[in-house]
Amino acid sequence: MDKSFRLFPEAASTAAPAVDRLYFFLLAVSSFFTLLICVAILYFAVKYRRSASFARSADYGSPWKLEVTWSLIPLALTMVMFFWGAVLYFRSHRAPPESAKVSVVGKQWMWKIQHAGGKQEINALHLPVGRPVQLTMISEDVIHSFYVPAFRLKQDVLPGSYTTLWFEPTKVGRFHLFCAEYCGTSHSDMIGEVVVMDPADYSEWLQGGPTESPVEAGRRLFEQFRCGNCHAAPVRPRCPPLDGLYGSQVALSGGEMVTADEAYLRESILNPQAKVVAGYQSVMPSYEGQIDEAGLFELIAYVKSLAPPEQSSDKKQSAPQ
Ligand code: HEC
Ligand SMILES: [Cu+2]
Repeated sequence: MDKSFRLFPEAASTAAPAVDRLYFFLLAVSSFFTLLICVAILYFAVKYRRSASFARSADYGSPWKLEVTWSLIPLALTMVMFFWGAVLYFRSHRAPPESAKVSVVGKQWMWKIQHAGGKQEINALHLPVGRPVQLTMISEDVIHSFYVPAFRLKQDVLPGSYTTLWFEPTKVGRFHLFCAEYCGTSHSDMIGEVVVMDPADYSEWLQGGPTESPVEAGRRLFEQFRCGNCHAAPVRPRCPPLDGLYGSQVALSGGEMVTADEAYLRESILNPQAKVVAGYQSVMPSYEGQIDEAGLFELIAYVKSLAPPEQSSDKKQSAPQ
């Protein structure tokens, strides 16, 4: 990569310049006050040295104006930092709806990546430039953290729950990918690269290799684990149909409502007892330990692809990603 000395990593995502501006603002404020304090220390050390003559017993009363000033200025500055940071934080957590979806499984010590079309890679993520991407990530073991300095983004990858991260690469090139959470002996080998390509090169890259889509792989798992014995509608009326489930509101036996998102689907498969659908008995077995995280992504992709019953002839269209 670039051998020349640089203080800053390249800025290669739409988020990067905005994060840098906030960073420079923080740096400027801290430098200004650090300097101010140093200069004041030196100045007063000389001015009030032991041999200097001045009234040492002066009583200044209560200088309330001074108190108010030095409370309000820092308050204003920290509020600017807070709201500025909060705006960037929210922006970095709300992916544009048209984002390409990529799933990421972190494990000791590698990154396993699968694209929506089915293409898989390890320790590398190929992307087209200028298109937003959303990663849905989970860990197979301990906490990892997905960190791309050139994008100014970092997100912890947790065991047992999904986290997401989105970005839009703005430059063609190869960028470092690090695990930024100490995760055991070979943590330092848990590195890779994000390869941002021209859209034409990218579609060429997509061509090669096997591509069973996650939805198809998920359908295989659905058959393999005989989910259909219960969930394929006519067989057992005591089980809820899964068509159109994704994104809908589900009433639970406890009376609450939950949105059927990826996390809910994952929990329904691994720990069906945790949230039982209203009107059903909790007879579904747990699949904990039988399906790995990559398989769960596929199974969930399949459940997501099941269109609502009314328009089930249209299945293709509601396929996710
Ligand atoms: C023995 C029958 C049975 C099998 C086998 C079974 N389920 Fe279920 N499933 C149920 C029942 C009953 C419920 C509703 C009660 C509950 O929420 O636990 C349910 C609930 C669910 C839900 C939540 C549905 C909703 O409306 O919110 C999902 C998702 C789900 N199952 C997926 C699967 C998948 C995927 C498999 C295969 C890996 C599977 N199930 C295997 C019986 C089964
Ligand atoms: Cu790690």
